[in-house]
Amino acid sequence: MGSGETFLETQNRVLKERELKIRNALEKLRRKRALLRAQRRKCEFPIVSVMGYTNSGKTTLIKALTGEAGLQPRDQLFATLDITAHAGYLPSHMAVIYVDTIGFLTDLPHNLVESFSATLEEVAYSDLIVHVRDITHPETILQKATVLSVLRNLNLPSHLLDSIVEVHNKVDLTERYKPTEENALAVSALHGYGLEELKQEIEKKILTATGKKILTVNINLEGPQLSWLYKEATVQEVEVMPEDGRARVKVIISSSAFGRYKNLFPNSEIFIS
Ligand SMILES: Nc1nc2c(ncn2[C@@H]2O[C@H](COP(=O)(O)OP(=O)(O)O)[C@@H](O)[C@H]2O)c(=O)[nH]1
Ligand SMILES: [Mg+2]
Repeated sequence: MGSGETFLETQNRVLKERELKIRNALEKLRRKRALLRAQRRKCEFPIVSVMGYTNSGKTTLIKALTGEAGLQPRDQLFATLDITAHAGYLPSHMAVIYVDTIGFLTDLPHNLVESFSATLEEVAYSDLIVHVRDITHPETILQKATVLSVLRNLNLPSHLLDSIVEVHNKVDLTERYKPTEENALAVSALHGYGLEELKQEIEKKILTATGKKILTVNINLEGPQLSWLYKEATVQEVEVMPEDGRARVKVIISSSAFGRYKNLFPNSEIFIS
């Protein structure tokens, strides 16, 4: 104890220091998020916020979805406060950014709950929320209720709340797990189980959220369509058929660009996948 400090004074000081450390970390996090948001506006990649309690497997899942070797799963408070973003590809090769959000903590000091929620407000700028649950946790049902109630209090756009992808993680630890919730996906982030289905679900919801479609169009290589598509949409694949001077082009295109395409090239053959 030293220098005449009582035990209570020491304890208070330690608590204050810990609180300050958490506050600083939260502030840093908030600034990082604002930066991410600005970057995202520039590059226009859809953003997927990965949420859930600490230890539910968020970092492991993002690692599995993006193949990032640098991501280290950890069971620690300060791993929780370190926010990161990683790019991953969906089945149609569309790139998305997964944001590893701050985890919900069972023992978050009461007076920090507000700062914590403020940090989560940035979730409003994402295109989709993935809610990761550790379905082997004894309080998994309570945890889900807490996450949903915090999300509801954030005044998020309703399409974000209505499109949440619920991941039931760690199913490798239970025998023949089957979610009772209709829209939940059973996954083992650690063993790579259920990830293809999850990616498909994320893609479907991202397309809806961003108002985009995936199309294959049959074009004449001598016409202006191909360069138009390169400019106005995201070209994914070009399959050239040399004998008839045509190509099949797979694109991700916004509804408005698609409307313009149909007006400009009324006779083109379009396949919607
Ligand atoms: N058995 C099992 N363990 C998992 C799974 N996903 C994550 N874990 C483990 O759970 C712990 C917490 O994972 P982490 O990704 O750091 O959780 P986060 O706090 O939500 O980011 C780590 O020890 C992971 O290895 C899973 O699908 N199955
Ligand atoms: Mg983590």
